[in-house]
Amino acid sequence: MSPSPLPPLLLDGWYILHQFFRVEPLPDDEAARGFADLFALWDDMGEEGWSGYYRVVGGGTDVMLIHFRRDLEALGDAERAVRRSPVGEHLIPTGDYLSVVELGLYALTAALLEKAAAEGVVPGTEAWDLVVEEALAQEREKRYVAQRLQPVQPDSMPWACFYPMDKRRAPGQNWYTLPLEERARMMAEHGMTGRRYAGRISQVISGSVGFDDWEWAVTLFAADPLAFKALVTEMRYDEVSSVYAEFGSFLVGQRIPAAEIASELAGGG
Ligand code: 76R
Repeated sequence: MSPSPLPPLLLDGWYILHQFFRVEPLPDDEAARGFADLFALWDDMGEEGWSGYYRVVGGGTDVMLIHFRRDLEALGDAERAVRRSPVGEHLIPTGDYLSVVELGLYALTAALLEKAAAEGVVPGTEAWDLVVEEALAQEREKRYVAQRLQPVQPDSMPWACFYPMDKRRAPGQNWYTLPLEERARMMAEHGMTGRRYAGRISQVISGSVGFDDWEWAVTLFAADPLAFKALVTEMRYDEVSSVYAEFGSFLVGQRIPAAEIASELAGGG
């Protein structure tokens, strides 16, 4: 079988907007209560998504809001609701990031290609498209896949870590010219490292090609912020990160439960 230049098959889930703000002092507590009410509504909207409020430590900003929504229109609605709320005029934007939850299916893609080659099915043909369509439909039905496409933050993991990243396109270090089999091998190694953090870190990988300045956003949740440092350090030594990854700025914050947002804001953010 000849090496394949194909991208991995993938599934898209909820859209995500990360928003960053500096918080100016609020003139009254009523605005803070109104803002908290928004987040009480958005805490858990089932299949429609959720929003979280995070107190950021350092990073040149005060607050990170993360909105997960089923479609881009609803994400825009959340953005406008924040801006138009009485608190909105006291929130000074320091940045934002648009992406969509992405489940890359390297192992599945590699397996399908191997099977297709054995059966004489050629990628790019109608027969291949049918194989792909069926395989993706089957994946979506799996409960753990559905859960990863619509991720929620575990109550036991109040800390969040956000950063954007790219894969390199440099001479001799070009992720996008590697055969799929090679990329799948490195992603499997990456997955093994990640799995050792099961229970300590919950990760959300979202794709932002065509949406924002980097190729992916990484959002990690943990009970102990040191778990972020440990996992990211360990992954730096995986070939896929050590040779092919570029990273943007990191931001770490702590989820403020909806019921505590009013006093958090009244206290000066
Ligand atoms: O099936 C498998 O074995 C691998 C599943 C898997 C994929 C496809 C996986 C597992 N990730 C995948 C894709 Mn990941 N991930 C990151 C980062 O800081 C760094 O060095 C990188 C940032 C972290 C911390 C992380 C964590 N992952 C991706 C992709 C898309 C690549 C592409 O399509 O080319 C990126 C950019 C990326 C980056 N990853 C895991 C984790 C963890 C903790 C796991 C194990 C999760 C689990 O098994 O529950």
